[in-house]
Amino acid sequence: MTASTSWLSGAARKLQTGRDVTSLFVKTEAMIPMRDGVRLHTEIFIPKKSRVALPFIFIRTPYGITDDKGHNSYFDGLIRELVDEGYVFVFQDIRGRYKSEGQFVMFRPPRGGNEKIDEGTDTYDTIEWLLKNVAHNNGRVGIMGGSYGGWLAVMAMLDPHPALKAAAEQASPADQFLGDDFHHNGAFRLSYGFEYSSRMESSKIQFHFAFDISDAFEWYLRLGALSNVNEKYFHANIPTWNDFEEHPNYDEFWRRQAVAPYLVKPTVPNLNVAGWWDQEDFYGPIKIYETLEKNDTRHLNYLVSGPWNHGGWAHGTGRSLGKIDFDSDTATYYREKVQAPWFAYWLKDRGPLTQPEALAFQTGSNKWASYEEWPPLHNITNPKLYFHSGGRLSFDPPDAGDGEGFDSYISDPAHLVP
Ligand code: PG9
Repeated sequence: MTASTSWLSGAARKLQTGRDVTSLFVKTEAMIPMRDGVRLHTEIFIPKKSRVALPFIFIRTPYGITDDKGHNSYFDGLIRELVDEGYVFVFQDIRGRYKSEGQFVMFRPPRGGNEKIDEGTDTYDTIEWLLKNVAHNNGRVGIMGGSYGGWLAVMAMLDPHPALKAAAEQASPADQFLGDDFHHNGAFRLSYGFEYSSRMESSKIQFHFAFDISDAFEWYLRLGALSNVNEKYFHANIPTWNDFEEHPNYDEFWRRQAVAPYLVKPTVPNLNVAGWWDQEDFYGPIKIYETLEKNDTRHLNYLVSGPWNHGGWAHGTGRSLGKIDFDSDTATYYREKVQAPWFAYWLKDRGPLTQPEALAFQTGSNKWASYEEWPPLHNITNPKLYFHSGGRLSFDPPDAGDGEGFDSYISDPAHLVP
């Protein structure tokens, strides 16, 4: 098994519904010109039945609009509960990916100096085009997306088009050295970095490195030194891998990619979405919320966190994770009771807005709880958890002197799990 997962990678996600809602829409494709002449491949789904002017829900992605089988899997999960409300859905391959023109740059930093374009300007130019070219729109746009798509939503908010009226940034990375995909607390994530960079930069579409043995851990052990990657496999052709090699420390390269310095204050209403067990990007949405919150004088910045792994709210019911049952369908709840009212409020004036400052799922009691601030400072206790022998955790301290106070195991890289 290989280690990297990524946002809604179609084949890996089971279809969640038998209802093919795409037949409810007229689909058109456009190559939308950007300010530098590069054209971006865009699919636009307009509801067949609507008689009123509708807002747009806009999703940008580096992973291809459709999955490996040519199916748009967003309709099976992330936006499923938005379909009946009535929106024009717009999907776009970002610059250099799939059917879009131009050059893909991993986490292209916001432009500075003489640069003409970035992901923010591409979003801006697309919105401008949509407003002029799609009939019966109500002049409002909501942007959403997860992970890389969440980061794209953050880029859209930096210098937003005036028609951008709402966002839901979901699991956006905020700092690839300190906390998100490529490093966790500065520790390089070897298998993730190897597989993701080759997957994104070997061709315009997703590429899957062909491991010659099925045990990936064994494969990485045999690989040996990091320098063997370029010597044996990549031959300096994967720019992001070269960056890993050239920037092993938290230097200017990583600082320029981190989003916090660009987030001066909230510009549009934004729902930050995080999963407690997100193995890739938990750091990001929390950091983005915290940074924007410092200057949120207009109350535009909100947080939701649930019992999910990476993207766990965007598909399925979220009733359980592995063997842990949460007593309710937490992902459906998010999509139906949080995300749908969020966009209906900002894009369709359907209110009032019931979203609290922070909504968090408490695991254990298995309840959603609302907070007026995050992290919560009032009415909370801060209990300690203690290790016990036999691999147990408890809120009770171990009894000193009864031999229970410690446990031990041998750390052996050749046999990872004791
Ligand atoms: N976590 C993935 C990712 C985002 C940004 C950079 C690299 C990887 C993703 O699921 O999109």
